[in-house]
Amino acid sequence: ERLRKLLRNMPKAELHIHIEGSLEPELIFELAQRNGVDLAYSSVEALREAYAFTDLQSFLDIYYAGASVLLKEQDFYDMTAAYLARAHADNVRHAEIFFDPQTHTARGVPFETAINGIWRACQDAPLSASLIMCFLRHLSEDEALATLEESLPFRDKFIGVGLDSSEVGHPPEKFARVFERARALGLRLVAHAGEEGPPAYIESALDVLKVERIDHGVRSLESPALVERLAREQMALTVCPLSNIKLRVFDVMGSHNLRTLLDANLAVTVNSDDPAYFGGYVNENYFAAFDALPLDEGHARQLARNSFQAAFVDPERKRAFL
Ligand code: ES4
Ligand code: ZN
Repeated sequence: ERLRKLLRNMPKAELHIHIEGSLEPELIFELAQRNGVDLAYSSVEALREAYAFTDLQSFLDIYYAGASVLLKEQDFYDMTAAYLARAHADNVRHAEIFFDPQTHTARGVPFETAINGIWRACQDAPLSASLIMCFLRHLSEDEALATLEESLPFRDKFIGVGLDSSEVGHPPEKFARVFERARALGLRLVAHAGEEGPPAYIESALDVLKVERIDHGVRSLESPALVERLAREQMALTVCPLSNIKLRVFDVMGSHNLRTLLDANLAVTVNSDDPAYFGGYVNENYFAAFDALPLDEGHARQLARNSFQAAFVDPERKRAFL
């Protein structure tokens, strides 16, 4: 119908997508074969059946297992090119893509293998795409600092840094020094906060890390003072509706707080997070939210506008998108 067509066709930016989370089971099997990697699953179907998560950690365990098939630069290229083609089909005009170098360097895959493959696919893409390097928060800050140093020869291939993986027990302030160093290097700053963690983690991401966007941030609603601040500062939240349902942040889409966040005048965006694992690319996230919640054409246009407004592109190019 009309609204669905608008959601599908409207130009949009995607600001919260983990490239390793775009690896579809079919490509995991193809790469496993190509690289002679032994998978713990006998078929594409068996792997897909293992995608029954109860929380963030149960997802991360299988997400890191899936990434184990990525060995060569071409593997990273193929994964990224597949995502970009899919995003293009959803009328994504600009994507800011997370990658997790530590997931690869810890397995002996060189930093440069991962970033060169991902970056080259972005160069060849039918849309604008930039990279954001994420630190794994379950690892130490010293390991994050070492990763940042290792990234410096490739400084021109990514625009910012982020913080992902297991949130609870690993508050933003654990990474104060590495974010300070990244800021001094002129990198843009984001962090996952308030997905499973409390509003206090959103506050310390802002106050200690000085991030410019909050990834997820849906638990902000538990703190009226924080909501007031996020609205005043027009701090963007990169919300991922299907992710939140699959990881049981909300029990069903009808209980998602997306509409409430919009009503509070927050700079909300809609994103896919890990589309191969959570049941859809960005348009599926819009469809699922709009099917279950009282959202109309005005909300659709607002969300698309927010996505470009919150993007890390210079004001001139932003005007062309808006
Ligand atoms: C992630 Cl949904 C989510 N949360 C935190 N870290 C992640 N890495 C990939 N997906
Ligand atoms: Zn995420």
